[in-house]
Amino acid sequence: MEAVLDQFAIRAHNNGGFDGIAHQLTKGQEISSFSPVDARLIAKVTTATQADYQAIIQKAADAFLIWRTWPAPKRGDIIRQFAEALRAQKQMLGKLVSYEMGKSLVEGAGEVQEMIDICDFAVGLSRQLHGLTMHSERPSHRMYEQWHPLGVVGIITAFNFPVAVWSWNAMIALVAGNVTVWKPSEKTPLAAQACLQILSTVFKVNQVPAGVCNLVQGSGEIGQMMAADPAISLVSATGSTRMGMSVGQTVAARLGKCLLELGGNNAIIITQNANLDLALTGAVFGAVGTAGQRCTTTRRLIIHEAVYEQFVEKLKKAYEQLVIGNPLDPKVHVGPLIDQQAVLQYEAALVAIENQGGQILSKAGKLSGDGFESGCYVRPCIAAANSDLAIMQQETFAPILYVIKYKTLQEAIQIQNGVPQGLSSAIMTDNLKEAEQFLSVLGSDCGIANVNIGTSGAEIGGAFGGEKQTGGGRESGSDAWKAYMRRQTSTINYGDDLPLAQGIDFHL
Ligand code: UN1
Repeated sequence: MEAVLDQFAIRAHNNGGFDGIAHQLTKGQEISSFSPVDARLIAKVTTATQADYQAIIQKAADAFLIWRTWPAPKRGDIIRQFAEALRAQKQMLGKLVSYEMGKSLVEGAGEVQEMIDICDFAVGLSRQLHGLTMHSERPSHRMYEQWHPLGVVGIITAFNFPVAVWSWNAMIALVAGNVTVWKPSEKTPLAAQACLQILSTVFKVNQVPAGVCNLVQGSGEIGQMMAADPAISLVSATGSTRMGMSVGQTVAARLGKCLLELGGNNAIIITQNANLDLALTGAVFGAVGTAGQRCTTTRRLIIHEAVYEQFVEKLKKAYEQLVIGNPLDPKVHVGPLIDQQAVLQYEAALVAIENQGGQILSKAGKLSGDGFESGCYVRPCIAAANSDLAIMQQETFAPILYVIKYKTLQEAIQIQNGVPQGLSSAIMTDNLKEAEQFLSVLGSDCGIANVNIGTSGAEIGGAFGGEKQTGGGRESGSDAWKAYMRRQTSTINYGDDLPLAQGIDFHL
């Protein structure tokens, strides 16, 4: 760990900005990054003041004028080199993510793998930013569409995926010809600095101008500056629904573009036709992975009455076997929550469950004693609930898994859809009809609907995001790139007359 910190932390000190090539001194307040693993102070960075922010945006706007002229495959080749640099530093960066954020080592490395994967995707995409051609209704006319970059793309990310979510946005935005400004969570500033440090080695070799890929550290105030700033063509924000409502409304007030990927309240339906062993692995990883702090975390299990008792017994046994502790220890399944504030929210949810008539079925609560001195470790918890338990409508960012009994698939789907969020969902069944009903228009209302897979751990190749209070945006794969570009429709007349569309006859 010391080598990792030596590589990244010292250089991050007092630098709240990065223009893609070099650190930028900023003059705002100091943010201290404490590891939730052992409460150690691992880095200090200064935030950007309004003046610092404006200087960074100006540099980005200037860089866009150059970057947009570089052919997309050339931009892609630079992203290919970044993927190579990430491959070389995967363990190092993964370890830093684990230490600063608290997720297990395998998940930290998995997050860096997700960065590498999106880079590879973006490289291919750099030769496939296709538009369509259409047949014109007029003779000697051709009609086609092309895609141009938007300009400066603002990226706001959360602590739980401190590096991958930035890369989903930034890599696609960059190959599309945009420049980017990233405001990471103030809870994970060092992981963000590390990403830019790795990127800058590649940018320098390729003589990419300063300002193409920027970092600006700060709190929600910086996020609000970005939302309000007409110089930012697209604000892509990943985080809580509360944050997204505020960012979304500010961007909408200036008719700017927004891409929101917000909270989830994800459920797995386990039918009487499910393979229960497979369902168990999917449910447990989905519920306790990243200590319940993924937007795709499984928060609800909706279980058919015929298998309910049997499955809940298996679940309780599995929870008893979970190893909670230092995430840098490869034997550990569940690391700490991000901070003590998150622990308070977890504890408040436990109280609410009991007050509202739910029943806690496993050991639950904050852990103390040897190895848990940071005060951020909690036991993953299972709670039995009726579908009307009020606390279950909220996304508590902690490992709390509600189990609910159902009788008919229709009822299960109603419970699954009966929350304000609409990110990820899954059904466990070997019955084709059940699976197809779940995927049909009468089924899940979420952006992600899986069969015999849990709710978390989506691959980068698909478009990622969800409906309702999840915000409606799509990041990452498929054709999500279109959100980072503007579509231009062009009609060209190569004839000698000027026939008008819709057959309009107009003579001077
Ligand atoms: C998030 O929690 O914001 O599907 C992203 C998953 C990960 C990404 C989660 N690939 O769980």
